[in-house]
Amino acid sequence: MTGIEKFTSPIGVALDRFISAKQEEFTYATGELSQLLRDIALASKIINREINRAGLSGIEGSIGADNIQGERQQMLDVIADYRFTRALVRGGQTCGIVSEENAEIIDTKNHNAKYIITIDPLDGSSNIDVNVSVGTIFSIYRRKSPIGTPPTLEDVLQKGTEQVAAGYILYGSSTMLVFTTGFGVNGFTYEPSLGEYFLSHPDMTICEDGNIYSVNEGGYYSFPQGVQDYIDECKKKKMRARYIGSLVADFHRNLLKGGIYMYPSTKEYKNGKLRLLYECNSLAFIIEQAGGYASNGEKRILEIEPEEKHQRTPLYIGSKNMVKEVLNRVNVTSIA
Ligand code: AHM
Ligand code: MG
Repeated sequence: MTGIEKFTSPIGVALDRFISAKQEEFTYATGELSQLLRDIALASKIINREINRAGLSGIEGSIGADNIQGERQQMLDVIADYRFTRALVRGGQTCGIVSEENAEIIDTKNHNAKYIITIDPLDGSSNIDVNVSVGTIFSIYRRKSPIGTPPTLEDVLQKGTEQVAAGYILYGSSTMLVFTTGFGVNGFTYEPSLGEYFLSHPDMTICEDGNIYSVNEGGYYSFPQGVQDYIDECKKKKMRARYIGSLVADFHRNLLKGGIYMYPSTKEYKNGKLRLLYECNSLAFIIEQAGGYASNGEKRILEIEPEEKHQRTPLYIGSKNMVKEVLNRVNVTSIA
């Protein structure tokens, strides 16, 4: 493309237009889910701004206290949690929020809203000080409790198969919003000068046989034997080892290039480190929609019956045949 063509070619479909067009695909659509996705996108733009100038505005680093998971809370964790909560409360489409940063369900007081959301407002935030990509991960469910009442635990403890939508925002070298409503996966790139997301990755799929394995190998000797064996096999096959230590960034790369991400149970984290409701289920819904697979080593992530809001689970996620291979080695139910 040369000369004037470069400046007159279409930029792409804007997120807003995409959402409105897709809304017609839902027979019972009333626009509430569309509005909810817009609220998330809006909050993400504010977070994106804060992250981009974190080094200048002095908001990198820890607040000097732990969150309810017993993990050091970063200033940007608190800011991201505040921004998303505010956008969702004001947006009016969710009756409740489960956030990594809050022990209890947040009652938005929008008791007439039919959706509930689970969210990790800023995943991988310990990477901010060193300018590495971080992300937001979310899932949306239809509430179980009657409209007009406060949100309940029953609304939150739903299996991943019940998700209406799930997505993530990757604050990376460019910022992207990737989501599914159960009709494939689409990725949007943020254009900061226009303040809008544009469709850049339509119908995303992951190849069945990838060549990247992502795992914190520092924990090798505390992994189950089958996982150690699988890692050894990856090395023998000279696969590429890639681990950023920022789940959304590792997941996104593997989605685009083909690979597996693993966070097994370890001696320190008996049930793995990652959270089922706002990390694993969301990404599992996306990966399955993209043609991949996600398991906890024993069963499909999406079929785990949650027992607790902040429960953890081991995670094996990515290219179908790679996940299959590791499951064969951990000696449990394989993929059909
Ligand atoms: P966080 O939710 O407290 O940020 O922790 C989750 C992060 C993931 O982004 C990342 O994949 C993982 O923890 C890294 O853990 P480790 O340092 O044990 O490899
Ligand atoms: Mg997290």
